[in-house]
Amino acid sequence: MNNAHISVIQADITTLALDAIVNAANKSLLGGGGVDGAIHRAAGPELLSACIALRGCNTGEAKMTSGYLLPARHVIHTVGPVWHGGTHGEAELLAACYRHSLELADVHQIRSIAFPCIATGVYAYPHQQAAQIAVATVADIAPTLSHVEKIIFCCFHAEDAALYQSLLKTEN
Ligand code: AR6
Repeated sequence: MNNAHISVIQADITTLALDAIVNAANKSLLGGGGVDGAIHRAAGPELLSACIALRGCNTGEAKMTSGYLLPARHVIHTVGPVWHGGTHGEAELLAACYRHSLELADVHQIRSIAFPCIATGVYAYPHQQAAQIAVATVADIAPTLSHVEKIIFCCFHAEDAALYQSLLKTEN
């Protein structure tokens, strides 16, 4: 057990040299737009071959590959819920993405990891609600992890970064 440090940055997640970055993928794991597209472009074609071998991923679950040409050593692929108004288990599924990604990272002795704002782009999850779930879930699980020391919320947009900053202040 350790006390992982949780922080927020505004950045392109594909530029981060960490043990792992998290990808907001879809169930096929075969790539797409948004952060998924950016990660596949930066990692190169070997990432797609590795993802094909994983044979998909359920919503709320997580699977890991190497980072190939990325500065990050590994990619943890998770599948967020498509927003259908909030009454279709979206909150539980989004929390499961963060929980399963961190548990998988810990099993692989990953020490540093960054998350994008899962499901808030193409999948249309409201940003404020998604950020609340992300911060609460990560803060809840962090103390139970043995190896993960550094958890970063990597926001692409300044508005998201501000949201996370204010939520982390209330959490501490
Ligand atoms: N670095 C960090 N964050 C980013 C980057 C980047 N380079 N690019 C976008 N974001 P989205 P989803 C942010 O749409 O909603 C894909 O097609 C973006 O601002 O990437 O989970 C998949 O294949 C937003 O806050 O993922 C799926 O089909 C966040 O990443 C589907 O989209 C997530 O937006 C998944 O949708």
